Parts: sequence; C-alpha cells; structure tokens
Amino acid sequence: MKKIIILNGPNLNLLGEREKSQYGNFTLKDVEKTCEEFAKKNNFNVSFFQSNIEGELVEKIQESRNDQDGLVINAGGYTHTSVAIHDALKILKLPIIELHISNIYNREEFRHKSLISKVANGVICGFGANGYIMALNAMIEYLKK
Ligand code: CA2
Repeated sequence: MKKIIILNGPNLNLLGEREKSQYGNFTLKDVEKTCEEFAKKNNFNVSFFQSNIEGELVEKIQESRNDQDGLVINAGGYTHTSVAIHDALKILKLPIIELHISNIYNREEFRHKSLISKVANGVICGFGANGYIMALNAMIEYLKK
C-alpha cells in the first residue's frame, strides 16, 4: 500500500481553538480523521506529523525519503521564512504538495512569498479544511499514474 505523509507546521495544533474566522472551526484531529477515512477508501496509507519546531519538521522530511511515497505540507509560518525546510524538501525525491488553509495571496504582503512553492509539484490554498482532502486526492491521483 502506498504511503502519504501530511506535515503541519507551527501553531496548526491550535486549529479550532482560535482565529476561527481565518482558519475555520475544525481541529487538526478532525482533519486527520477525515483524511484517514478518505485514504482508506482509496487504499492508501496516510500518516500525520505536526510540530512547532523547525528542526523536527526537517527531520521528518528527511525520514520520509526512506518510507513515504508522497508528502503534503502545510508549513504554517515557516512557509515564508524557512530555507532549512526548503532545502530538506529539495533533496527529497518524492512528489510534494504545498497546502494552505487560507488564501495566502489575499492576505498580508509577507505571506505572498513561499519558499516551499519553489520545490513543490503543486499548491492548494484558500479552501479551508477541504484543502487537506483536495491535496490528498491530488497526491493519490498523482501516485496512481
Ligand atoms: O493558511 C494556512 O494554512 C497558513 O499556512 C497558516 C499559518 C500562516 O502563518 C500561513 O501564512 C498560512 C498559520 C497557522 C496558524 O494557525 C492557527 C490556528 C489557530 C489559531 C491560531 C493560529
């Protein structure tokens, strides 16, 4: 069974607790459950990892080299700043989908730049929680080919 990992960066553990008007009222657990059900229906294995720590995300990306077939990442605020995450993703020889809950292009100027986009196969942003399923579906279709 092919394996997809969904990585979430800083503060995304707080989904559903605060800033509901920006990020919705679903929790990360809700997202994980929905993704697990979707993956199962499609005969794919999905796993999740969230960290507020840049180095832990880098390590998980490095580990994915050996045991994953595809990677979806919402790097949170690190999207706009992290050369280390960019570099770790660049080394990876797996398909990568960048994901954002909000539309980063209709928000503050500092969110318009993504260091992840340069190394991602595709980007999904602005569709709220549904973006996770959209990204997972896109990865599944990509891996079926
Ligand atoms: O829209 C997205 O998914 C973001 O990656 C979310 C990041 C933000 O820095 C990016 O520009 C866009 C922030 C995640 C913060 O999540 C929170 C969730 C609940 C309460 C507070 C923050």
